[in-house]
Amino acid sequence: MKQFTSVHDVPDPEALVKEALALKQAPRGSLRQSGNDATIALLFFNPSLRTRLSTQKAAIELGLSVMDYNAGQGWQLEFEDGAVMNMDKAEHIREAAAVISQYADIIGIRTFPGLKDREQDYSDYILRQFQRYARVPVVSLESAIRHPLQSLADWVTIEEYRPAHRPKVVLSWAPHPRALPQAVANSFLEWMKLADVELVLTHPPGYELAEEFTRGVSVTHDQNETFEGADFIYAKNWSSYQDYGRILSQDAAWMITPEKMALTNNGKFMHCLPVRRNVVVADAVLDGPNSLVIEQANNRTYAAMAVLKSILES
Ligand code: AN0
Ligand code: CP
Repeated sequence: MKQFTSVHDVPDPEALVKEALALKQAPRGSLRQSGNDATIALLFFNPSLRTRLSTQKAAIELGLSVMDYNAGQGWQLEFEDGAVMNMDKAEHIREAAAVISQYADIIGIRTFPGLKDREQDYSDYILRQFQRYARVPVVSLESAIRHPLQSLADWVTIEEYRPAHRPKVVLSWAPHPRALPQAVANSFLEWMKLADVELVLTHPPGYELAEEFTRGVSVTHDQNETFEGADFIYAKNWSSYQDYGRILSQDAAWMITPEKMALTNNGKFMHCLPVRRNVVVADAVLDGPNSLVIEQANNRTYAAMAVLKSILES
């Protein structure tokens, strides 16, 4: 694998899921030679707990050296080609990406969308400019429109808890007080479409996701109906794609409650975290026996290991 910015970079996504599951079984410390003295630089333009630590953990387990940089607090970068840099931007992406490529063999980048300019966000502008000017493989640590490391870990988790029948997997919008990206939801759909599951999307009117991600996915506005017979409920908030970046509803009726989970087929609850308790999901669901959120976060390490190992091997 040459890079990891979406599922489209992965030659065989299902094989990568299996590889992550196998890596989870590997004795600790047994893969420390895989890194071959390579170095990974992790650049964060935005906050992170899981991605930051699980990717570091994965790198450590593979024997990679890690450099971690709060890019949001570094020199302000200019991404526009041909810019006259007489304002606040101190350094151009052309130099920054070329320089970091001399220090690191792989570059990971977290960059959230601005949620103002849809066209720019959906061109994945910052990630793509990094890729354009970097001379080493780039790994998305969540970009403006996708979070592939999360989706890979989600698929791994669904495989671990897969029932004997073909599972029904529901991605449900849930309320949140802040305007959040569509990245986790977009990516989840993109990956789950390739898995052997029945995939259903439910959200209030106005929260339709971009067609490139929802094509072929069944969508309804009736949350309760979709929960019937579901094996996995994946909750996530996102702001509007149509009315770009806006919060159209904070309807508490969409919160995931024990009453709603009771409609499912003893369904498991999933969320990428961080989660707002009693806004997105009720305590009783999150703390209940069917909540997979902690194991999901654990699987981030094995997902990252599978991705880094595959890049190192090519
Ligand atoms: C981010 C998001 O929704 O994309 C990160 C999730 C992994 N969530 C928040 O900012 C709360
Ligand atoms: N799920 C996830 O990516 O969490 P962080 O934002 O903490 O990295």
